[in-house]
Amino acid sequence: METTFIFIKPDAVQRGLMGQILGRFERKGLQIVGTKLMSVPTDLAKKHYAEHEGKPFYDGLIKFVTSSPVLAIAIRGVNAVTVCRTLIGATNGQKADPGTIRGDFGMSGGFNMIHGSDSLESAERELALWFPEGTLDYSRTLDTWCYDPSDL
Ligand code: DAT
Ligand code: MG
Repeated sequence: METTFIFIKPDAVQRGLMGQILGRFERKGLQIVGTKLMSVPTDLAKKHYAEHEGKPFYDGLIKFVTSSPVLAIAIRGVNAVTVCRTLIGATNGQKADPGTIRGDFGMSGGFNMIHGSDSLESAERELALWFPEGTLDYSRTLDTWCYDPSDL
């Protein structure tokens, strides 16, 4: 099992898409193990996006994610990092495949509704930043029907 880090960005929160987006992860069979509706302090945004510092879109990105609340989410499942990135789709909504969150709901490269960790290492780093208190460990009976024993 992997745990990955997702956050629903200010544009999607403001557009009333939190429930629909969260529902896509749930219906896939992934387990929600943490949620937090929060304003993002600038220092947290900068730590989170440290790899992009100096890029042309960096200042706008920090301004955007700190402009209005986000929904931080921790998600657990087999190959959760890759599965969530697949559900999210390509960075720019105009290019993202239909069926993905960005492909179905968005038209923008910057206001692209959602973040998902891009590797297990990123997930561990980001979860430590956003959920320093840890995530919830609980079992769900439905997991016995979401995975066949060979998946585990
Ligand atoms: P992703 O969020 O798909 O992992 P990324 O890590 O390359 O994409 O970039 C982080 C965020 O920065 C992305 O979600 C939106 C913003 N961004 C990236 N490239 C951009 C660009 N060319 N113009 C505007 N914003 C951009
Ligand atoms: Mg990224």
